[in-house]
Amino acid sequence: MTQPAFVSSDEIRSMFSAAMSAMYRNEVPAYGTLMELVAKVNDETLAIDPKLKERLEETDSLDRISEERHGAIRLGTPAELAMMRRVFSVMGMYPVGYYDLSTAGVPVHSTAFRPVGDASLKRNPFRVFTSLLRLDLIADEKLRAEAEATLATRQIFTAGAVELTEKAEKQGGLTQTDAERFVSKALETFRWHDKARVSAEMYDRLHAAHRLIADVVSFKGPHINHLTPRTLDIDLVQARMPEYGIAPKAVVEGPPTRKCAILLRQTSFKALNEPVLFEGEGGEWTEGSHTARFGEIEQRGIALTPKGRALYDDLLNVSRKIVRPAADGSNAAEYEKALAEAFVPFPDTWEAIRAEGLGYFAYSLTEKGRKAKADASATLDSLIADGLVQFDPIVYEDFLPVSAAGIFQSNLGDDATQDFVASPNQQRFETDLGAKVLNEFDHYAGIEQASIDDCRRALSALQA
Ligand code: OOG
Ligand code: NI
Repeated sequence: MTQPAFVSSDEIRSMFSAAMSAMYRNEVPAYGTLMELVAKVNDETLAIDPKLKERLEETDSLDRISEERHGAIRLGTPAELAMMRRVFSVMGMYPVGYYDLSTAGVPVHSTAFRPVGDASLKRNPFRVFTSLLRLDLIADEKLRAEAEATLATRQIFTAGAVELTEKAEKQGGLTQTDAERFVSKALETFRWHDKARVSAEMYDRLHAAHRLIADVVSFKGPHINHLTPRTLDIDLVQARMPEYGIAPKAVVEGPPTRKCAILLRQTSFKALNEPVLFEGEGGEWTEGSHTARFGEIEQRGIALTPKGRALYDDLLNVSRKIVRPAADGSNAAEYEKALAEAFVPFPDTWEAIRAEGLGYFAYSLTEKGRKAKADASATLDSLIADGLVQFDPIVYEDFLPVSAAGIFQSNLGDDATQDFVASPNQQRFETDLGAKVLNEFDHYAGIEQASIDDCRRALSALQA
């Protein structure tokens, strides 16, 4: 008997990302508006920069951009995190990186589930920033116990999603019919529910401890809290948001505006105040409200090596010692100026970034290189100098903890800043996850090395 063919995990991820986008567009119409604005700005940017368009086409990255987005969820228990890892794994998404946000006054630690490997990233780079609530950081023991008890009785996955995840694990994949069912069943976990699972009184106490605790504990599931399209010009989108009736947060997080984009720049619009229903003791429903869901856009630049990343972290620190962005935006211009000045030492040409070993690049043969009988054992630098090999920046696929903290903060409200003792606990996170998180640098280095090996192989073949 022949085995039925399985759909690739890349295909399941693409289906899921499209389904999630359609659902969120329905739930939060401003997300649809933002998508339109981003698409328009991306078209304009490509029209005035044919060189960029050509490089994106040549590196097989143009198609992915309009499809590209990330989302974020916040989970309540280790069991939820462990199951989420298995669900994402069916879609070819694996935990990369560990982010400790306790230092920024947010009681969570996080990872990003995303595809790894060049081919999968090119097919569809959909990622989900996934946080786990840290009740251990909540001082009030009684409240902590109540929150734990509430979380213990919820089931955020549908029976169908669990069953199909197990089936995929056992069989090593899913058929087209099962994959479609899996997508629709798994999507349910991310849906918004306006009926709270706790009373209004408990919601208020959770909220008083930290808004984020109320967001995680009060609801039936970890509603997707934002979905972020990728733009090629974030400054232009930020400037045009008001024309589209959207009020952006005061400053763009991440590096300043540059010719050669590095890492990640992000901006968002504030969370909506949405109606919620709370059940009273007599079974009657009373109306309240909750702010959780917001919109965000991002511009992605080159992935930095550990050396480049250390320089980025240093320069960001320097600028923040001069001016810290105020939540109300009152010092936005000063902040931007300090940031731009602090980043002067970071080279702003691809040649210099490469020469100083600050970023990861994908290498390929030029037109000339494809025809030449070059010495395949020549150094990379000489092959480049001879115009036989060219290099393109490898896109940063991950997140930045300081930026993530800024995004969390701007959506928790200006009064939400709280101090927790910094307490990264990657080991605990990995125990809860049931796996180790992958190291982002290893993956970029691997993609870079594979591109160099490909060039050498092609040159040797030409020589033969
Ligand atoms: C996640 C915030 C982090 C980003 O893009 O840095 C994030 C959250 O609010 O749950 O999504
Ligand atoms: Ni985000």
